[in-house]
Amino acid sequence: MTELAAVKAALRTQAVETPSWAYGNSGTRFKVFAQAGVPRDPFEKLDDAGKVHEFTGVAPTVALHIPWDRVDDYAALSAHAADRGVRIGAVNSNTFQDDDYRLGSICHPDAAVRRKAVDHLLECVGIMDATGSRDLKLWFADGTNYPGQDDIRSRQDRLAEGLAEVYERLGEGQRMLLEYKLFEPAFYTTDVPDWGTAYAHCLKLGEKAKVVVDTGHHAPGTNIEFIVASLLREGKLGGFDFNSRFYADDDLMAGAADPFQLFRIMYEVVRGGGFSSDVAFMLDQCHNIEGKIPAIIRSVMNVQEATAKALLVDAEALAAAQADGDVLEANAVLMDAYNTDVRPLLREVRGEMGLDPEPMKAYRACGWGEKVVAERVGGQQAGWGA
Ligand code: AOS
Ligand code: ZN
Ligand code: ZN
Repeated sequence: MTELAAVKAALRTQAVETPSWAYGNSGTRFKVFAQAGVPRDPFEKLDDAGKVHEFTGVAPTVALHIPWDRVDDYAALSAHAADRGVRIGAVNSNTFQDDDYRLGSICHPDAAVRRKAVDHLLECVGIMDATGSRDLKLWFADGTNYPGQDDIRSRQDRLAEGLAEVYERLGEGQRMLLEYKLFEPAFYTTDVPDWGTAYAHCLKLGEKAKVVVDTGHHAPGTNIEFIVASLLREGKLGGFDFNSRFYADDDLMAGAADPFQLFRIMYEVVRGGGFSSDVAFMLDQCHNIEGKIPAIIRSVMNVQEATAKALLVDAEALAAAQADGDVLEANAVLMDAYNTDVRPLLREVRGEMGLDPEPMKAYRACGWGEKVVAERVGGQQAGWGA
């Protein structure tokens, strides 16, 4: 297979998981700008996700968030997903909204609250059984706001104990993906603040536990690709929550703030063999001021472009330049790939997949945005960017 053919083949097999919550109204703690026609239930979220996959061809799975996507019949939800050409992906737990979780959930000083949190995680694993999901995605808002509020070590012990119980529950082929976040909503300590903490817990838990790198969860200037390379090298990179940030966990469209960083991350994924293995490429973003479906399509396209550039890196020339200590040549090899306009290549790949080469234009022309507004809100005008 020629190199270009291999790149195209890889781009055809790429899968970017879209988050159910990105289709619904969400925003910042200051304001949620509600948009007309957003899904009213998880079934309609899958309808919209089906459109993203229909036009991009590389978004076949949809992450759920429990309880936001709790339904009576998960088999029916899975069947509905299949009707829309998609499948249910990761199940995201939520131990950050209940009043009981004011001082934390799985790390809470009160055993009864910890029990409630672990029971919720066990419920999520039960849902995975029903939907056939592989991944349980865990992000804990747990932490403290003031020195002395709670004991840092004891919170780690509680975390380890709760995770171990859930880990034991995992079935055949199921995984636990532990996501870290530097801060927010806790501001003094976060109980899983960085990749080292997440990695240490996953190492202790076992093979099925891996780390999720959310690209918005680091201090400014963090070399995220170094973390990716290190976790891949240890076989502990479970996946990504892709989004963009300018300042903090901004949850903007993936690739919109720093496409060069996204390219460097994807290069380390390709270099580390993560592209063909079990690394989950998930989006985790919210669309407060822009149309949701088009923003998700744009995000998928941005991930594709970064991936295509990473796949075009001349690995042989780069290795040779690195071995020679030829700093400028090695940098030039990487920059050549980054500076390649891969949109024609992606248009070709989409054409070969039987898709419109321009998914964004095709989506906007299909009238789905207008249709769902008419159906879901009865005649209101379609919102901006529908
Ligand atoms: C929170 O900041 C984390 O990124 C979570 O992955 C996610 O945003 C939250 O669980 C909502 O899905
Ligand atoms: Zn995330
Ligand atoms: Zn986040």
